[in-house]
Parts: sequence; C-alpha cells; structure tokens
Amino acid sequence: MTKHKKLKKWVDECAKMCQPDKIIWLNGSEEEKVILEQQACDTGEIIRLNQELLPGCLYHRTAPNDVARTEDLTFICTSKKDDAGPNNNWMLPKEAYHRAREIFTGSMRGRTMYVIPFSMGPVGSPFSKVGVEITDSIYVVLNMRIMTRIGTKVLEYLGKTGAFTKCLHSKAQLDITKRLILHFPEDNAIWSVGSGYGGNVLLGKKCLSLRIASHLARQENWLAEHMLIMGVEEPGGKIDYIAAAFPSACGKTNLAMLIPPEGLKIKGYKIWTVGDDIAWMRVDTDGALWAVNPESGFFGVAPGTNSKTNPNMMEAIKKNTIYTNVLLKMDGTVWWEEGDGPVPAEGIDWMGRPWKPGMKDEKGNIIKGAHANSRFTVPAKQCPSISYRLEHHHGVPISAIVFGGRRAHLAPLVYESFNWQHGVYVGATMASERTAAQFGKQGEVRRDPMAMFPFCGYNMADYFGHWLKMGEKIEKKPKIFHVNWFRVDEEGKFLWPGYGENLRVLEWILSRCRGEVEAQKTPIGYVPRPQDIDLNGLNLTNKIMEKLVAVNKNEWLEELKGHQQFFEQFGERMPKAIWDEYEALKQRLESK
Ligand code: OXD
Ligand code: MN
Repeated sequence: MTKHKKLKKWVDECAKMCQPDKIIWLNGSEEEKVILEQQACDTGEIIRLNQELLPGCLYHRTAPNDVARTEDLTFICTSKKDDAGPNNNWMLPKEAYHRAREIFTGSMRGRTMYVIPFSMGPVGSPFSKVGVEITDSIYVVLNMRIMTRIGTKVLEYLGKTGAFTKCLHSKAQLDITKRLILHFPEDNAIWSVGSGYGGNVLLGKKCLSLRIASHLARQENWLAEHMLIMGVEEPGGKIDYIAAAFPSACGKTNLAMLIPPEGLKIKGYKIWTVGDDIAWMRVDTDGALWAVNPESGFFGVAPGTNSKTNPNMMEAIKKNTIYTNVLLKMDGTVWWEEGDGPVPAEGIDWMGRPWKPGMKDEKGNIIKGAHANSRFTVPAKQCPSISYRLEHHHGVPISAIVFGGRRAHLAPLVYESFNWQHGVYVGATMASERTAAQFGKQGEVRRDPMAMFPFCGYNMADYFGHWLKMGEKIEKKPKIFHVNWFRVDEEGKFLWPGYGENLRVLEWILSRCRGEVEAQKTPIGYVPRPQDIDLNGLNLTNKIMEKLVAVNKNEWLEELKGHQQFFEQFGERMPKAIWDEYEALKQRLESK
C-alpha cells in the first residue's frame, strides 16, 4: 500500500462510489501476473493460447460493439468551452462528473477493484509522469503491465506527496449508451466507463500520454506528440534519431521497425526502434530536443502485419503477447487477414463464431476472421530492433521531425520546410485521403494536424501556438520534413515501393540535417534532386523520381482552400504566424 494520503483518499472515494467486493493494489511482480492470468482464464475472460507454439501468449475478445476508440464519446471537460476548442467534444466538468458518477455507482459490485500505480517513461526520469489507474478489468491490468511500468517501484517513487494522474476505469455494463471517456485536464484526472477496448481503457496511452500530457506539456514547455521515434545507425556507429507523425493507416509502426533494403545493405545501416506511437520531447541543457517513448510496449494493429511489412514485429509477438479480436485457430494459435501463413481452413472468429474462409454475411459481404482493428500487446523489449535507449532517462536527441500523410497526388515523396515556423505550418496542414478500408468517402481528405487531431487535449489553435513558442526555446532545432509514400501514377499504381525502401528517403533527410547535400527549392519547400536519392538495387528510373518529387502549383493552390477552411474554424485564436505562412505559401505558388 501507500503512505500517500491523497492517493489513499482518492482510492477510498472511488471504492465508495464503485462498491467493489475487494481491492487489490498491484505490486508488478511475476507471481502476481501468474495469479491474475490464471484467474482471467478461469472466468473465460482470457484464453491461454498454445503454450508450445506461442509461449506466454493470451487471447481476448472484446464486446462486438466495443472494438475501437469511440471519438464521439470522448470529451475534454474544461470550465471554458473554448479551451477544449473545435477539435474536441466538450462537457462542463460538473456535468461530466455527474453523468459518469451515475454509471460508476455500484459498477464494481461483485468484482475486484485493481489499483495500478504506473509510470509513463522510465521510473524517476525527469521526462516521466506517474498515473494510478483504478479498474475492474484483469485484461486492463495485464495490458498495463506490458504497456507501462507498474507496481511498488512506482509507489515508492511517488512517496508521500508526489503528483499523479487519477485514472478511473470501469467496464460497468459495457453498454454503448453508457460509455464515456472523460478527460479533466484542470483536475489531472481521467474517467473512462462502459468500454473494454484498449484505446479507451489503457488510460496511460492516448488519454494520459497524449490528451492530458499535451495539456501538461503546454504548461511545462515540452511536447507530447503522436510520433514514432527511431534511430538510424551508420556503419561508423553514429546514430541519428528521427521523430515522425502519421495519421492511422500510413505504416507508422512498420517504419519504426524498418529493415534496411537489399540495395542499401552494402552501406551497413541499422535501425533502432525507440517507440512506435508516442514521443515526449524536451529541450535539454545542450539546447537540443530530446525524446523519450513513455510506453514500454506496443499495442499494434494485427491485420496487415506480416513478415514482409514488419519482420521485427512478427519476431516480437511470438511470446508473452496478448492478442485481441484476431482469429483463433483450432491448434490454439492465431491468424489475421494479410498476416503470415496460409488461410486456415477453419477457426473461431473475433466474435467467437465458427469461421471458414469465404463465409458471407446476410448482405453478401465476406466475414473476416479477425476484426480490422484487432491488436496485439507486446513488450517493447522483445522487438529485435529495440533501442538500448528505451530505458535511458534523457531519451535520444532528435535530428529530424517528419510529418506524413497518404496523398495520391499532391504531396511529393519528401520535402523539407524552410524553417521551424514553416515546418509548424507543414505539420498543421497534414492530411490523409481515406482508403477503401476506412469508413467514409474514398479519396476524401481528412485533416489531421501533426496526427494529433483526435488526441490534442486542448484548443488546437493554442497547440499550434505552443509549437511556435517551442521553436524559440530550441537552440539546436531539428529540421522539419514531410513525406508521402503513397503517390500514384496515371494508372493509379504506387510510384514508390515503400516499406524498407523508405530508408532511402530517411538517408536524404539525415544528409540534409548534416548539411551534406544540395536540394531544389520549390514553393512548398526543398525537394531532393533526383540524383540525390540512392536508387541502388531499385528498378526505378530518374524519370519516375522526377515525378515523385514534382510540385504541381495548381493542385497546391486548390489544396490551399482546404487549409484556409480548416484554420477558419479556430477564429481569432489562430496564431498570426500560421496565417503569415499561409499567405507566404500562396504568394510563392502564385508567382511565376
Ligand atoms: C493507435 C491509434 O491505436 O492511433 O495508436 O489509434
Ligand atoms: Mn496511435
């Protein structure tokens, strides 16, 4: 237990409201894990997978209506609506507490309440933040053990008075009409009720490490970002680090674990993965921007992960992994669409129904074995490319910040912003086109600044202002780039091969950071001279390279209308510097 009076008081209050049968404080030990796993298997909440083929691996299904983050039920609860901004759903804290209290009251009757002290970032690092999650879900406990550092060591660090984020979760009845994901930045608190899906209930992840942390970061002068962190090691042993933000379905996790392609092997690069989802970045005493990954695990999307797209991840998830909503095979192993191995002849699908390939629903649509958002939760240290700096208290120095999106035509393969302020504009105008796999009209542009639109815990206009202000504080500023792996030709075929070959673009980015290579100036930024991207071993002509880096002024002028429309929703709160960048870009595009 704890000597922390405020923590004890808060746990007592939650227990009084939720009325659990008993309360267990997690110590984080291996013995504790064994007991919890057994209990979860006894109740059927979790299934133990084939321990010979997948040692230490578990399987779980969520309720069919609880398979993804529910953005429409996610709220930022601040006393002033404008502080949440048009990018968030908003509720008055008083009303939010009242509504949620009704659902929480008695919700843990007949259940155990688990108290999980956890640290985002290495315990005791100046970057780290402590949270305490109260939950009635063993699944949450087992996932939090992987995704964060939990237990006694965190309580000890917290001492009698340390600050922590109060994270309260109950599955309650898993009723979608009684589901709320509430953030109270003014109270440093999160209340999540009625869901059992990871993104809604592993409160250290999106809720604390992005929504609440973005708020704290603004107050404390640092950056909490939806970014991967990776290191590129040269044969001489020097490692340069990149932080990169992409909206979903752009291959962020795969990029973080990239394997150098055949054609570049001769150069002897090695990639180190620091994180695949979240970066917390601070200016250190050397004037550079340093980043840590606050998580200690990966919560990755299964479909599409295979030995071609991500061999490192395939290696990592062979043991000690929790699989959620994938297909359960008859031999007690798992499978998902666009995964490895042959399509199984039969299995049990993510809804627990017998499944065979080619089965159709009543509308004639193919029934998938795994849900499109099925997941695996795996300790980061199992990834063959994991960086030894994962546990480093000061993280890694960032040389380049990369923004990206999925654009069929507009954005070139890569371009470099002119300076920090222009780079912030590039991030603020990030967007992706919907693919067939996503809900909504195909090709429709979804604006997602810095990939933070669903995760920025305050008014996004202020967030842009914060980025601009940070630029003034960072003496050795990383350069800011934009990439697009998804440009297509006249027939709709991808021009760029992607995957491991993306290292060729990172190589150019890092050469630019070191001032080793020239570039072509265009109205949107600097693009590579075709000869400066190493195409060795790739069947790709200079002509295609020219197409990949071409900038079409008319398309960009059309795009500018979207920028304007997007920014206008923030009204007066939008920083002038962003509008200045908009005007400057317009002028560059309009000039001959
Ligand atoms: C995630 C997401 O789960 O961005 O990482 O939705
Ligand atoms: Mn994410």
